[in-house]
Amino acid sequence: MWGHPVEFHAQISSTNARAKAWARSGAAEGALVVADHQTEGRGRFGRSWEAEAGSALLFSVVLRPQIEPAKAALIALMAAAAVREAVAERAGVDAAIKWPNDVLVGGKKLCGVLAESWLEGGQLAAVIAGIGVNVNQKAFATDRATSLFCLTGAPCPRFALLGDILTGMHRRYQALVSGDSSALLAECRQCSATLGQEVVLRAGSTTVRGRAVDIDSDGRLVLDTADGLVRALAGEVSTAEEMV
Ligand code: BT5
Repeated sequence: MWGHPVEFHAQISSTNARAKAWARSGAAEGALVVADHQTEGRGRFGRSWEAEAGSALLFSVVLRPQIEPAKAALIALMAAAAVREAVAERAGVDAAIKWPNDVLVGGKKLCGVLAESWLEGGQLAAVIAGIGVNVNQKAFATDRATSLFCLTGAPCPRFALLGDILTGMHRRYQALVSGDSSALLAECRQCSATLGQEVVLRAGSTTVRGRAVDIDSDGRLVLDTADGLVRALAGEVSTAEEMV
């Protein structure tokens, strides 16, 4: 299983930054960085991830998948799927996966995933799967975020949840690296907060409007647009509801 070796930090800048540096200096697959508090928690596109000290699950796993680089997007989906299952089983919370990296409940964000990868010799050298789950935080500055505590009124043991998530990620990962992503894709489609919605996708300076109709075998979102089918590997999706 993953988590050998493991580092626990009472406070760190970002578990992803630490895991990335560790991986660059040779950390093996499964090396895990966990923190109680991040001073520079990172989201995608230079955004920040904020969590009250001691209330969230904040961790990053070093992965060295021998898969085509084009399939790296499946790692974030795999992590989101594992979180969705873990919060259902441990806290009875029914969440959905928002492509490409969020776990939502009632449109509010419970978890975000930041997967960062790089190549060496055309192959994936490592993928850092960074996960932030709002567990016991009681209130948020925005109404777009929620926690297990806000949803259930009960505290949830963070480290038991960490074990559940790592176990679920590991199971999905084994299938993925052995070339079988069918169960993962079926799960992502079935539990998707994105599919079937009219969305606006922003990727860099490009904006695409359409109906989200599928997640393809590389984890790309397929949009049915006025100009035909468009496949997106990354970007920010907003539903009509979220744009109000
Ligand atoms: C993400 O980015 O959702 C990826 C977040 C990954 C965080 C983990 S924590 C452990 C590891 N170490 C790190 O440094 N990062 C990873 P993105 O899709 O770009 O969403 C970021 C946006 O989510 C922000 O701009 C805020 O609007 C919102 N946000 C920030 N903190 C939040 C929170 N605790 N709960 C819900 N939403 C939040």
